[in-house]
Amino acid sequence: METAKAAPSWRHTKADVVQPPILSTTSMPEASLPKDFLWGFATASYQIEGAVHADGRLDSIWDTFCRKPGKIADGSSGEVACDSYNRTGEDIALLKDLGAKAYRFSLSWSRIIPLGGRNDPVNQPGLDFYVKFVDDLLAAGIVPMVTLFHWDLPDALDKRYGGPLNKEEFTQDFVHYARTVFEAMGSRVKHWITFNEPWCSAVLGYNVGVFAPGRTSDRSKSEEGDSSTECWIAGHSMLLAHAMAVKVYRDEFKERDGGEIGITLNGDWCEPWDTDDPADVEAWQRRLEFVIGWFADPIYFGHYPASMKRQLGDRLPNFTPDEAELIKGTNDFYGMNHYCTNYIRHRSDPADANDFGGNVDVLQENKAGEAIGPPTQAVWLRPYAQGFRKLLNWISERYGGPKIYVTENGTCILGENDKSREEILEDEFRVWYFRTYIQAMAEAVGVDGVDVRGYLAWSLLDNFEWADGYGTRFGATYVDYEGGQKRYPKKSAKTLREIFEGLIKKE
Ligand code: PNW
Repeated sequence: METAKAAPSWRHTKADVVQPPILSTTSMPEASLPKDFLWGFATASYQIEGAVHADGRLDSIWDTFCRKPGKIADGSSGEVACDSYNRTGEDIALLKDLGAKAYRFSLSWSRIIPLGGRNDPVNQPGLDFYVKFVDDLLAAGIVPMVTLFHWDLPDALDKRYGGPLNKEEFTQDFVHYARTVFEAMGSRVKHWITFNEPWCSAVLGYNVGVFAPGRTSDRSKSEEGDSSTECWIAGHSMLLAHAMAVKVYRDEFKERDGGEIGITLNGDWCEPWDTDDPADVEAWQRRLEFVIGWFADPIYFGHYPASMKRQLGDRLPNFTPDEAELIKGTNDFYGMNHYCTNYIRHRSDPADANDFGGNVDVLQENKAGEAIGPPTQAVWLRPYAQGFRKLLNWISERYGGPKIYVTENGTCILGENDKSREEILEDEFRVWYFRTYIQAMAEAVGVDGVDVRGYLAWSLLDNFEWADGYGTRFGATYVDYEGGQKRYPKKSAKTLREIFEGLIKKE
């Protein structure tokens, strides 16, 4: 086991690449979590709610995207999903049973302002639904953590002006939506997340085109889109919309409500493909900057990473001095979604104009042919728990020791959907994943001194896994889609309480 702050922490031995033994929580007594640590589960509106046209809700870009043939692996959509819109009582009872202290969920903008814009009507039943849900959570003793935007942009805004491709319109509409929500439930909600993983919205939605709205230069996938520019514009707009919403919260609500607000960024760890090749070591750092620094550098430093400016030139939008000032310092906490680790190999050829990743190959085996971790149902997800500890340290060091909430962490299992319900409920692989990842986090906190205050497992429920449809299950709870959406907690769901009880300090 490597020790705290061991210099360049990316090296690891073959031994910890293979599935490591389950570490008992007493194997490293310093590994611990603070007394008031918040743990629980996370979900997102479009992935669980269903009831897509109930009580005045109109389409989001995911409703329309799912209707296009070939976009979703199993041809499905979020039309019914886990039917959580009609089962809030069941979901809250489940959270309570599992011992969760917090629940992170997202609001569907399309329920609250169905056409999305600042001059469009607010849909009171949609807003009331969430206010009541928050009240019910609080009554059950569960802390709500609310995400304003988890990818489901009102479709009307995409059609009207291209959503985040139009900075002026998008930022104003987002701020209006945010203010509407702060007014309605700010007195009850103390933890706000503006955007979930803007990297995914920007890159997967406006470059690769595999997520809504599906824009890309690849004309076999979309008639419209320019991968070389649009993802950078969309990312820029989301950053500014985040900053403006934070300003509204701080100026108009924070004093009254006493809450905190931040953004959630996806960040997987990486390791150089060949640690002896300086070009791979440089590529490794550049990769982290292209995924995490793209959003976190402006928020903490007021500008984009130099490596991005160098590769993208004037395709990367500039912050005006006013914008830079506006955005710098807009995280009360750092929301971190983390799943896995990859190996990074530099490319020798100049970057393609459509490249979004820092001109690197993202691989699951290193030069010696060793896999970073075992395969799962998601091609991009290979568990490597020590990568979590390393990334927590990297973020903490680069951004000056911010307060961190891990807003998502979890795994799917290879072939899980092909098994019987009885087998699915015995999800030893997910239990192993949670044990090793949470242990690694507790080492980052107790041994390395990283300031992590909360952890939300992805996900409370099996749910609509975007372009993968329902075949990929990320839930700690099995959802029987054929049997009326009935919920059955898997072994992993029940294990979390025990893991956290072992790690959270009693005083
Ligand atoms: C996150 N990738 O998405 C999201 O926040 C969740 O909504 C989602 O269900 C969960 O992770 C599991 O996928 C990601 O391709 C989607 O690297 C794709 C990637 C990463 C995260």
